[in-house]
Amino acid sequence: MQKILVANRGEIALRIMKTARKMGISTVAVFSDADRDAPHVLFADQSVGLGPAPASQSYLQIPKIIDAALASGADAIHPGYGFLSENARFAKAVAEAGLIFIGPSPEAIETMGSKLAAKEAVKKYQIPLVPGTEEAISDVALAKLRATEIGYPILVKASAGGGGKGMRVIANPEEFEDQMARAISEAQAAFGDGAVFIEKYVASPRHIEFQVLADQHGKVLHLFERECSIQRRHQKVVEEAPAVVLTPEKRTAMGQDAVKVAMACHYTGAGTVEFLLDEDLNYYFLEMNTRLQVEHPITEMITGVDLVEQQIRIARGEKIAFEQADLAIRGHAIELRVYAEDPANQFLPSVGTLQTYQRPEGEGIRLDDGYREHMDIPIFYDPMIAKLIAYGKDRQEAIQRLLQAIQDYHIKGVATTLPFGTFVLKHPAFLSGQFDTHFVQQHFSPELLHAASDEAARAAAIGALQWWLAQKDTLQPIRHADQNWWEQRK
Ligand code: MV4
Repeated sequence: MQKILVANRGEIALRIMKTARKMGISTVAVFSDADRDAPHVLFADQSVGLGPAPASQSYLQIPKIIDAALASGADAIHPGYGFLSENARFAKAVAEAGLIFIGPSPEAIETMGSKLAAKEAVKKYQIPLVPGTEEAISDVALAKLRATEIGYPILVKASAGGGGKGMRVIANPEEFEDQMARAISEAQAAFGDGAVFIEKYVASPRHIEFQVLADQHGKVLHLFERECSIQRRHQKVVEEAPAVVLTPEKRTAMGQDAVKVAMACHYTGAGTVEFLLDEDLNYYFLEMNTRLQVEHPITEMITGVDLVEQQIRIARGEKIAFEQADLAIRGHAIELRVYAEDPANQFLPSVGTLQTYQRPEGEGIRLDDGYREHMDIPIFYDPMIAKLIAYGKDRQEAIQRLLQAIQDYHIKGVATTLPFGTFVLKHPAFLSGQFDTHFVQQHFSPELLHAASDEAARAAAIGALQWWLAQKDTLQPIRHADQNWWEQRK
């Protein structure tokens, strides 16, 4: 592999090219009219224009991207995340053009892209699944009987959905038929596939995902977990590794099951196996993401493994050069996604020019970004400006370093989620490890953002203290961890 075309933009395109360069591989950038002078274009050895700014006319154009690879003499394509990264037709077209797709096979992408196919694939491996139906619902009356067995509330999910799209809660039997009909028609409209199934609704889950690596010679390893429960409307905001709630035993069990999920679809490359964890720490396999994830850096920081390097090596046909027993968690890492969104105003996109853009630095700080001072944030793409990542010997040190880096990160011209990051990192529920996917909904309101006025600071402090007083009798130190977070007393 001599030359890689990166079929993406922004921070992830840059991040992939940096590893390629480190490995002595040349890079080709692609760009839309909105990204002519973007850092990923300036960094690459070569670049090819794709056309108009809208993604549908540039970064999503399969034939244009393949032509760009052939014309520039690239022999491989890395899709990054988003855009075409989980498009089985793209993976297939790349291979048919005689190029290497740095990712899993089209078959693995397709299987895991369908939640029902994924459940079917893992069936023989005894992976815990949320109680529910295993097939697309064709008989609503029969499904309702099953719902009674499972117990309400019930969740209807679109098989072709993902990332929270195509889900609906059914609170009681009275609304079953109505909600089911809505779910099917929504799934048909959104995905062109009306297949839906039902599951027991896990009311207050944590989202824990395992990183896996699989080579083309049958070796499959996991690189531990990331906790991604701090999210807003299915958009992750803060991720950390390792998860504070997992005992070593639970981690091992989940890691082994994640490896089995990868084996079930003959996975190759880097992938992520998502689990829900309920209040009693029961875990359930949800879905597998067949790409490099946004939050992969926190895994790199606690394991010392460059995941993009491993993706490239695996795509070249190399064997993974280490064993599961060689891998260990060292320290703690936390990532804050910095979006050009205004947390004081319902997280509305705040596009504009980065009039001031000063990057933080310091021990344990990594900033993966794709913008420079005076650049515009285009309206056409995801509003993420950067990922600010802090590593520490333990969770407390990682939190302190991240808080300091937020203070040292100066952005003017657009509103960002940096103040929201400070809010999360100082919140007692986050500090104690006592949170689930409802954290933002439960604890956040814009008034709590700026300790700018004394009044707001006092209100925030009182709110936090009230929460602490209500919870403290049921909190106790976690015995298996050498740090001072807390867990619910049983
Ligand atoms: C669930 C669930 C509760 N019960 N399934 C949302 C995204 C998709 N990956 C699956 N999701 C959920 N599935 C059952 N049976 C709650 C969610 C969910 C969620 C999961 C992970 C992270 C954030 C979430 C926010 C809302 C709902």
